[in-house]
Amino acid sequence: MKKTLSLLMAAFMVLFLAACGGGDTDTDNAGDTGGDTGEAKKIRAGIGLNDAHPQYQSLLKFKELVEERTNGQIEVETYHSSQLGDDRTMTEALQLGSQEVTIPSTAPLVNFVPEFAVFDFPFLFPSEEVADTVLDGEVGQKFLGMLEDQNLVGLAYWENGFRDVTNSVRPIATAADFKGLKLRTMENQVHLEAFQALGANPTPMAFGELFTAMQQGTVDGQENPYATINLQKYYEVQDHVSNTHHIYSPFVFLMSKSFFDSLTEEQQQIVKDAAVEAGQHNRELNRKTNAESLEALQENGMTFTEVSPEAHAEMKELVQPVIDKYADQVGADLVQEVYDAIEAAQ
Ligand code: TK8
Repeated sequence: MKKTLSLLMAAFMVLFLAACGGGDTDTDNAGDTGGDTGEAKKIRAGIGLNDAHPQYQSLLKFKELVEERTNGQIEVETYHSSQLGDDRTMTEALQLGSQEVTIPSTAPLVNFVPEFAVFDFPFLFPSEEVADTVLDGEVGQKFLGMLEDQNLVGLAYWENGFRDVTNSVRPIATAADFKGLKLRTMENQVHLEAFQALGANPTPMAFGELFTAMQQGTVDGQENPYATINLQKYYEVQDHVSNTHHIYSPFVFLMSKSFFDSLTEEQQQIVKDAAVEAGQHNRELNRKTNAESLEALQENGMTFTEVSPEAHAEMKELVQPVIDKYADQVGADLVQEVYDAIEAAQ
């Protein structure tokens, strides 16, 4: 009897000590002052695109730079293909401290900082080079500063790229061809209303649900840069692609502010420099991949339709009322600052 009792007591003590031992809970990093335990800090970095995409290849570059420069004091775990959720969910996870890095397009960020809507104004940036200059300059950095109130730190701009429309119904050469098309958009009111103004029937949807929605015919089409269309194998469920080039999408390299604040000054500089340097690598690789992807899409069976300058001009005219409406939301002065920066960069 006594032996059983002592065995039970021993088992209880083991369980009790294990419970107090903590293990790798989500809050391990939150508020971690780092350094005292000598344990490596962990960055859980998640994105929606798959592991073939330049965004993920550039995230691996970030991982390499951070782990090397901190001598392993910070470890980076990378997750692709929406494994940790969609852009909005992952951004919320950064706010809660259960994830440390994600890199969404600016469009879903409008749900956290409405001013980012300016980057969804159709036909805003005339080229990638102008976008780089504006985003990396004073105006772009001002927008990153607005994230801090949301417990987010914007470390750098990466590149998603110029967005182009695909669909499984008809070739799109002019605005009239959008009529009635069920197009998936990112969860962003400007995108939604711009495609309504073009005559389409848009549906906001998380990126991770898109392929199945096209496969099942829930939506007729979507819009993304050529590299995404090809690397996510949308050619398997889409017949037509056009060079609408209607919006240039930046990515924002986001870090949880509570995690960033838990780093030493030296570690903060290392993660910021790594996000910027991996971002330069991202822009180069993304442009190269986008340039090669239209031909790949046609080789994979898609029909390409050219949108003429006249058709582009008509699309710009049709979406202008949407831009005017959301310029008020962003703030006329801030919108003018962006326009002036674009003018100066040309
Ligand atoms: C991936 C998305 C994607 C974006 C979209 O997480 O949602 O269509 O263009 O790149 O951020």
